[in-house]
Parts: sequence; C-alpha cells; structure tokens
Amino acid sequence: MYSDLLAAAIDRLNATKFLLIITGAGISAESGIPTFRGKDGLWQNYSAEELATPWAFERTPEIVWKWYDWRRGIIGNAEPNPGHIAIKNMESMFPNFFLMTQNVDGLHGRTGIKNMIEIHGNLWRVRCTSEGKTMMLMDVPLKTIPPRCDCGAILRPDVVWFGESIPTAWLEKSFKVMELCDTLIVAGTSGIVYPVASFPQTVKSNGGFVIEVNIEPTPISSLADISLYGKSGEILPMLQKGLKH
Ligand code: BJW
Repeated sequence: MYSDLLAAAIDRLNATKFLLIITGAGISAESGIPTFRGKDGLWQNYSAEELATPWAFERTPEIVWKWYDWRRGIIGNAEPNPGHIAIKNMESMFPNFFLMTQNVDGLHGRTGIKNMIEIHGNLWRVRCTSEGKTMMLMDVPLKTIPPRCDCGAILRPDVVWFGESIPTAWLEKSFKVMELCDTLIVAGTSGIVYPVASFPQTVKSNGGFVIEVNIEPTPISSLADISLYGKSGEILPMLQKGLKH
C-alpha cells in the first residue's frame, strides 16, 4: 500500500548514523489510551487544554487529580503495542539512537528502552507543590484527593502543564540530540504543542531528514521529507523489519 514511500524511508534509515524519534499520544492509541485531541480525548466535557494547566489545578485540584486517576486507570491496564516495541528494537539496531516522547503514560519505558526522555513528565510520579521533591505515586499514602506530602503540602502529577517550562536539563538534551541526529522519525503527534512542535523544523534546519508517521496530515507534513499515513503500530514495525543495521 505504501510501497514506494516506505521503501524510500527504509533506504534513508539504512544510511542513518544517528536516529532520533519523537512520539506523541498517537503511538499509544493502539494500546487503548485516548489521545488528547481525538474524539475520545474529552473527559466529563473538559478538554486537555482546560485540565492540563497549573491554573486548573490551583482552582479545582480534585477535578484535575480525578482526571489523572481516570487516565491512570486506563493506562494501568494497557500494554505497549507493536509501535512501542518496534522503537525499542530500533534502539539496538542503530549505533546512535534517542527517543523523545511527549507521553506521560510510561509505556515506552515498559519496553525496557534506555536512551529516552519523557519531556512532559510521567503521571506515575508526583511532586510536592511546596518543596519540589518528586516521588513515585505508589509510595505515597492516598488519604486525600489530591494526596499530601509529609510536609503537609498538596502533591501534583510530575508532568509539564501548559504555561510551564520544560525542565532545562531535558531541553538541553533535546537540542543536543537534534544537532547530532541525521534522521528524525516523528510519530503520532498533532504537532501543535510547543516547544516540541518546532523540533522537526529545528532538525530540518540542522540538515536532518524528517519522516512523519501519522494517521492523517499535520502541520509537520509540509516540512517532512516523507509522510507515511497509517497507524504507527503498523508502519513502525514495517520500517524496523526493513533495517539492515
Ligand atoms: C495516530 C494514531 C495512530 C492517532 N498512529 N498516529 C510557541 C507558540 C505558540 C504557543 C506556545 C509557544 N510556546 C509555548 C506555547 C504555549 C503552549 C502551547 O504550545 N500551546 C499550543 C496549544 C499553541 N506550550 C506550553 O505551554 C509549553 N511550555 C512552554 O513552552 O514553556 C515556555 C513558555 C512558558 C510560558 C509562556 C511561553 C513559553 C508546555 C506544553 C506542555 C504540554 N503538556 C501536555 C500535558 C502533559 C501532561 C499530561 O499528559 O497530562 O502534553 S498537553 C498535551 O499535548 C500533552 C501532550 O504531550 C501534548 C501533545 O499532544 P500530542 O501528543 O500531539 O497528542 P494529540 O492528541 O494532540 O495528537 C495525537 C496525534 O496522533 C494526532 O495527530 C493523530 O492523528 C495521531 N494518531 N492515532 C499514528 N494509531
């Protein structure tokens, strides 16, 4: 179905020295996890834009916390899908490899992948709103919604909300790998949330090649060298199987 473009993408990957992959919510869709902007992304009539903000958490912490509980319920029952697994397999096939995911679901980590950052955080981790220290949710007594730190302050999900800055160390790492990579695969993201939305352009400006994988065109499509339209759980395994590395 995709034969010519798929073959061209595989040729490029076979000549690649440093592969960078960026993923978004679409990569986990085939694990049964709703995307943010898809029709299943709404929760009790709230949109992600309304809930994923520090202002929403300040105003109605119980509602935001319950949204995360609802998502953790779905994610806790989900498994990595063939897209996640193909990416994990690619890690061992390239001399240099890095994955940057915007997802907070932890599914990439569950494949055992090592060279990765979760640039928007992880919803299984929490952070003290007073002291800033982080801990795993499973280590916290869940007596109230939201739960509290030993110091008495409310705990929040250790994720990056709209209007918040991505931690400097993660941004620095992102810019470093964008300089080093010669090919970027960007899979399952709508390409509208900054700063990650600008990363494909950064890679292009650095002379890199961009392969997009998505079920539909996005703002990234116009700058991508190759766009492969279809499910990441189908296309990424096809790309990986074509590799000679
Ligand atoms: C499939 C598929 C299948 C489905 N196979 N594909 C510059 C310009 C304009 C605005 C800004 C800017 N700089 C900053 C902003 C503001 C803001 C922003 O970008 N707003 C836009 C909405 C315009 N950005 C920020 O606030 C960021 N902070 C920042 O830049 O700090 C500096 C600063 C601070 C203050 C002022 C100015 C600068 C932080 C952004 C944090 C985003 N956080 C969230 C929540 C994380 C926690 C949580 O999960 O609860 O991150 S929002 C949400 O969007 C989440 C995602 O990671 C992120 C991206 O979404 P993603 O992954 O792309 O999902 P979808 O649903 O949008 O798309 C799914 C895609 O998959 C679709 O394309 C489908 O077609 C596809 N798909 N099934 C393949 N099977």
